[in-house]
Amino acid sequence: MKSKLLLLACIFSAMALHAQTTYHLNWETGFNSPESDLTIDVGDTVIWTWTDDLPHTVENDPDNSVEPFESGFLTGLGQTFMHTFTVIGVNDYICGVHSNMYGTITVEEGLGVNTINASTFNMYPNPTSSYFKMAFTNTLTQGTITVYNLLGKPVFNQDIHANKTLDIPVSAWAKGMYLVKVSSNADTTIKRLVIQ
Ligand SMILES: [Cu+2]
Repeated sequence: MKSKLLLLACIFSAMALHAQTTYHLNWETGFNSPESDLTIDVGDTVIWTWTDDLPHTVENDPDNSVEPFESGFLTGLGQTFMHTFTVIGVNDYICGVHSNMYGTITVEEGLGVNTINASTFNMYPNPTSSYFKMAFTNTLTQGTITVYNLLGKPVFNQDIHANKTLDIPVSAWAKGMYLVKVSSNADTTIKRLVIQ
């Protein structure tokens, strides 16, 4: 147990040096909570990508947000708007064109836990309640995935291979934050997973 806690302490301090994550959200007519909701850490960036051909905005709801952001009108598939959140608190946001487009970005102080090497794997959806998918890039030939709870206890362990997608069921796991660690030949990547 002691060595596991020590490992976790090392992970936390290593991560503090890389404390920024970029999140991606689709943005199209009818897109709203919970698909449009995220809980992120201060300093994290959200990129919205227009996934239909209609004009939309991303803008904070001035009555229910702690910091301003506003894309202006953008029209067309693939348009993007990016915002880096710097204030702790809750931000409701809307599309200024469509009343059925809205969401909430919750910004937390965070634990300084983030991606070391974002290129190794993608993990989604996150937050999740039923399962999450891990898609490994072709730079990863083989390795091991281990998921730790915040007490440093491994709750999942499996060998992985390149170009493979893994579905991991989590509905039996306690709600909260986990660390997903992928160790491959050369490096270790850790991402934060939230079960809600
Ligand atoms: Cu819209």
